[in-house]
Amino acid sequence: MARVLLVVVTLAALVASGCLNVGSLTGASAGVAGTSLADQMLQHPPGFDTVPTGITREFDLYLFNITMEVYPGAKMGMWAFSLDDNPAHATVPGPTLRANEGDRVLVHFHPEIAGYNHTIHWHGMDVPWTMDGVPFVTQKPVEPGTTFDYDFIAKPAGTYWYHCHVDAAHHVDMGMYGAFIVDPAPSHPDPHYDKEFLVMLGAMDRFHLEGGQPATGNLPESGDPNEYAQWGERQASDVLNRNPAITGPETGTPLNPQRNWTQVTYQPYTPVYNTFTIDGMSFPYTPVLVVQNDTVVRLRVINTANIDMGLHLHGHHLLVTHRDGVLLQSPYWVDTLTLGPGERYDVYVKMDNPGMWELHDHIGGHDANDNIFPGGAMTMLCYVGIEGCNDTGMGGMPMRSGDLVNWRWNQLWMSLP
Ligand SMILES: [Cu+2]
Repeated sequence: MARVLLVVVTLAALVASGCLNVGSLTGASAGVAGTSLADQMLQHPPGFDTVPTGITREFDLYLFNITMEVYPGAKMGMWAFSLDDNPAHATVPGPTLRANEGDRVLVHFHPEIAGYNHTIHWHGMDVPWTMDGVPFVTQKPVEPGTTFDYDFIAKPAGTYWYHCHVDAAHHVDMGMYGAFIVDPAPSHPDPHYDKEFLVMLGAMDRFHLEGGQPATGNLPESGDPNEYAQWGERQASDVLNRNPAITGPETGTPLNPQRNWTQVTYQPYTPVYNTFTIDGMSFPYTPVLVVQNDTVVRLRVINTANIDMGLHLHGHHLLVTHRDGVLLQSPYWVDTLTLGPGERYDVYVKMDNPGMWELHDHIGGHDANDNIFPGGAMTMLCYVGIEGCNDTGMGGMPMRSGDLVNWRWNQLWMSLP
């Protein structure tokens, strides 16, 4: 109601002030708001009516080296976020952060990986520019052992994600990403759903993360020996590009205005994407989506990869309700989604076709582990009541897709004449 009123009031004000743009033949409309739908939308962009709630959500976000077995035999050295200072709690994707629209969000970022600097970028959210996490533009990169506080109001409502913005493609591939969900204010709730799932799509270079060698359990601490070896050299050249004449070391040394970027360019990063993931894992380790018949399920799909990723659900239609966090004025039906890097789609699905259904990336090769099928960004959606499909419940580890498929494989084998 508040939004409708505001539009009416705004239009009335435009008429009263004589600012209505009558036709375009006269030109000279620059700077004057017209009456097209686009004009109206531009006056009311996402989050324009967010009201601060007065509530603060505070998080500590640590960063550690971990080794993850992404699919059988594929142990990768990764950089993982944790909500506490225990590396055993660090995960890829990082913990899901959640707030209500209008909450103040305070994130204390503590990177703990020697040799690398990082930032956190809040992709798609309306944060003050000094909180945007772009190294050398909005802040100094955060050095290991130090803390940087991100402080902003959660808005607009929607499905977002956070990721490192230092050498971003590289550091995100190393695992530095997680979801950020902003729930809408009660004045404009989302369409009803009974259960939601986060579906975070990712792509990695297995051999990059294994240092070019088969997994041995003796991975370099960083997971990346090439970059590690060049870190000292890079730091040295960075120092050379600061101007010590401007200020002393105690007060910091601003960058030389004539900084030679080629001297501090990061190690060339040319990944060969051969590992495709859902929630950090490849089939058969991907988590299964367990659903109840006659319910509405919401999938929050986020493409964290540096390449296009897709999603196809068998046996159902997907109603696309939100794109990049924003509720669409005209939701539409699909059965296959393609997401560019960084994009998010929210889809609602009516669960009305009980069974065991494949949910997978339809792009060629994304259903394989280093080109060996089956694998990659593939999992199952199954209904409670189908034998072999069970939900471990709140707080439990989700069942893995391979367990379900193994059960089904045995069942089919036993039924052979
Ligand atoms: Cu980083």
